[in-house]
Amino acid sequence: MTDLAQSFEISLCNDLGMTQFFKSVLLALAVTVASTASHAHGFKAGDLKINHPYATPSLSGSKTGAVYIRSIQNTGKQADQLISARTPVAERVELHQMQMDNNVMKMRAVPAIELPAQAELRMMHGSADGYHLMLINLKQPLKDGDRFSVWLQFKNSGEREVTVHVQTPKNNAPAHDHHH
Ligand SMILES: [Cu+2]
Repeated sequence: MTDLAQSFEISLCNDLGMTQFFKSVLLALAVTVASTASHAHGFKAGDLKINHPYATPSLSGSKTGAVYIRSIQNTGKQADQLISARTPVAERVELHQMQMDNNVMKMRAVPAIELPAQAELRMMHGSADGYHLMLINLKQPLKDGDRFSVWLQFKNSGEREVTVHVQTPKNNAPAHDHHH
């Protein structure tokens, strides 16, 4: 097995034409992967895959906004936590969890969002006990089609800049309002 692998490697190295061919194949693959990634709108931080961060347009006159993430997948063997976030479009960002309280949907700030090992956390809008990032004191309204940066701070995987797409939800989930 090893001999075969070695001789294969050597013949590749010696054959310049073949090497060029493989290089162009690899380049084509890299371009395909890069363009697929930009369509999927995902980001990586260590073992974390951050899939499609998005925000709903802010309500007129409202100084708060909400950022959601389709999913954060922890492919690693170690648990991680999302511990804070910041963005240039708001004074500060809080981690919020939705909760039913006497039939009223409320949200509360939480110190961290758990990301268990080998698990996927969904942070979609409209889920009854879901998480979101609350943007406090927006410096500008969030309009459909806007994009802005958010820096996510993870306990183990460090800080990662992601691009948030502002979009009107496709389903008719109730508008995100702030009840504190
Ligand atoms: Cu909130």
